Amino acid sequence: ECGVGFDIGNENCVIAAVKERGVDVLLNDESKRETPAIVCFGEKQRFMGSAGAASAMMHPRSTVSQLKRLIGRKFVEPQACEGSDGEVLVRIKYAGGIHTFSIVQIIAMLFAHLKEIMEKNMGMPISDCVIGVPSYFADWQRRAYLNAASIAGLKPLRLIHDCTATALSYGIYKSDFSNRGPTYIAFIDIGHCDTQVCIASFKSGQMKILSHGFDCNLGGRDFDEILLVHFAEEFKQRYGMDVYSNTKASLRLRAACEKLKKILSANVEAPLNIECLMDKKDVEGRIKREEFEKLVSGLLERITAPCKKALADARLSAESIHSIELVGSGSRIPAISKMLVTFFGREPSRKLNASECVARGCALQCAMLSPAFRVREYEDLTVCCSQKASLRRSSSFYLESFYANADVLPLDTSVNIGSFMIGPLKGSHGEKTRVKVRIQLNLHGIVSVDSATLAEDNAHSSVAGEDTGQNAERVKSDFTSVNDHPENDISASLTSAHDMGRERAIKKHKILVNAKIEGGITEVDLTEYKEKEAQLSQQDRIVEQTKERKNALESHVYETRNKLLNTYGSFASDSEREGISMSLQQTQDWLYDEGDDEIENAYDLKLNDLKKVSFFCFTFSNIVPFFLSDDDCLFNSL
Ligand code: ATP
Ligand code: K
Ligand code: MG
Repeated sequence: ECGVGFDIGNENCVIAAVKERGVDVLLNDESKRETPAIVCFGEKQRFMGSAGAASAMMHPRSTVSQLKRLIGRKFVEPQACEGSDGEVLVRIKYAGGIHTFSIVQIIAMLFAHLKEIMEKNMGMPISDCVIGVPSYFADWQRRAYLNAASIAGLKPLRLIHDCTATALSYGIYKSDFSNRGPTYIAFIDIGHCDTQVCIASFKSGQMKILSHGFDCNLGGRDFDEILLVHFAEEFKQRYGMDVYSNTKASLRLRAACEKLKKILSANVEAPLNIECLMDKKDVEGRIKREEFEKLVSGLLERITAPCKKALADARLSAESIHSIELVGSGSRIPAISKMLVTFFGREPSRKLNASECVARGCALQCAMLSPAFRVREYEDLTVCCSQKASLRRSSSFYLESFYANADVLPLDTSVNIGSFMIGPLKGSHGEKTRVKVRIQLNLHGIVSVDSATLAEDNAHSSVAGEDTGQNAERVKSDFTSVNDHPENDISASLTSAHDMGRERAIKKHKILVNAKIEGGITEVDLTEYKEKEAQLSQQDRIVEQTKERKNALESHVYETRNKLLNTYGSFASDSEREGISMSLQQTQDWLYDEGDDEIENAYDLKLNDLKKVSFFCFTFSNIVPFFLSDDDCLFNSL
């Protein structure tokens, strides 16, 4: 048992795991702590994470990045098309054909890659985990994440808000909160594509999320974009080149601008040099931090909006906030801190690890939710909430759920979340009977009707709400507002254990609940996606293994030839040496020709053949073992 957490960033993903001695960030195949959120489709296989980033420039038209942003968009450049239900599909040339994937499938590919890294580190298969999501994710986006996780073989115990995870990793090890009242902390996370703010209240051993604010279109990439526009304009004037007309050139310039932005965080001036950007021309430019800050002043200004909203919803003034914790790597721009000093009247603090706190919080939450794991006693007062409704009905009816705060929904999201058909009401005998339903905003922030019961004894029942006689019941509850901090009203609407006990005295009949949720994928799709993913990952594995076999054969050729020239040469007769040399040469020629692109087995067969021919060498090598070091290989002597 262990606690594993994933921070899915638009630029970087981080995996953390709770181990015996605390929380560790897991390293990827390149020994990096951050894994790029990129899926790239090569000629024969997919490249994901770091490998995806490395291949992106080679396959710009079949690379998908900023995956999280894609959930919630109806159209994606340049390879996207629209599927049924307005779902975004990504069309990609890959493995000799045109493939069409839904965004859920693409996200599943990233999840599967991260799972693989995690399992390699942990040395065992693990599916339980906690995944971070932006607080502005709507119901259907959360469902999309759960589906993607399921395709990847992951089982999220909770989709936790990024900022809630950060707050958890802040509060859980901290014991010096004042006894005189709650400590209010503002967490500001500026990532690559979004800005999220939350205000949490802490007491020793306890935390509660009070409010959220966000701008889902404000992050590091917007700063890059401004630099891109600036330099594209400059290069047009100076070199007469239109960078935008060339995909590769604009990608390279964008990457250079991001690098430039990072240099400006530590220096007052930074250069930009790109060799052979386009039309065989090298370009150079430079910019002062001061000038950059002027260019981005509009973006800086926008950061205050989600801060204002979070403060207002928490009913707190900027002065009552004890500390402002600035996280997310996008916040490393010095001008952001300066602007926040003006807004909050104090210096933001950077106590948390800006790029790892979300993943660490997710891992902690996972450990807290696994029964087998012992985490220190910590009370998170902001878990899930439910609301009960009691209605008088004589036949089947349905409940509809809506977002309470429609104006902050992602583009094209219907205000209607879905409906829940409740019935038939067996045992009501055509008469009005009391039906109790429990509507829940579960741990993932997804709305569900998790139970409906018909009470046989309804003589003393209290009826909530007017019976309109209509079958459609509009349950407009505050907590269905996913965007407007579902965690806010929790303590008020939690069902108390006392209530539950009293109800048990009455005989109850369970009523069928049939949920019909807007959008989303069907069970059939899900099964199909799982099969497709298994097939693709099998294909990737075969390609990887084949590469390994080919490498093994290639290096055997070099090594044997080397040994023949050096260490073993004197043990073989001239004709034996010639025979082996010839087989080596033939194999090498084959490798460069028809053997360049063969199946795994073909390389193994060749290797076996070679080993038979040079058997004598290996026999001798047993007699003179001290010659048998790989260091003997001097490739340059060939
Ligand atoms: P999101 O939270 O939007 O999904 P993310 O979690 O992947 O994205 P982060 O890894 O927190 O985002 O931040 C990435 C952003 O931080 C990028 O825009 C990157 O250019 C920027 N960044 C990284 N280092 C620096 C730096 N030293 N100075 C300025 N910006 C930086
Ligand atoms: K991140
Ligand atoms: Mg982030």
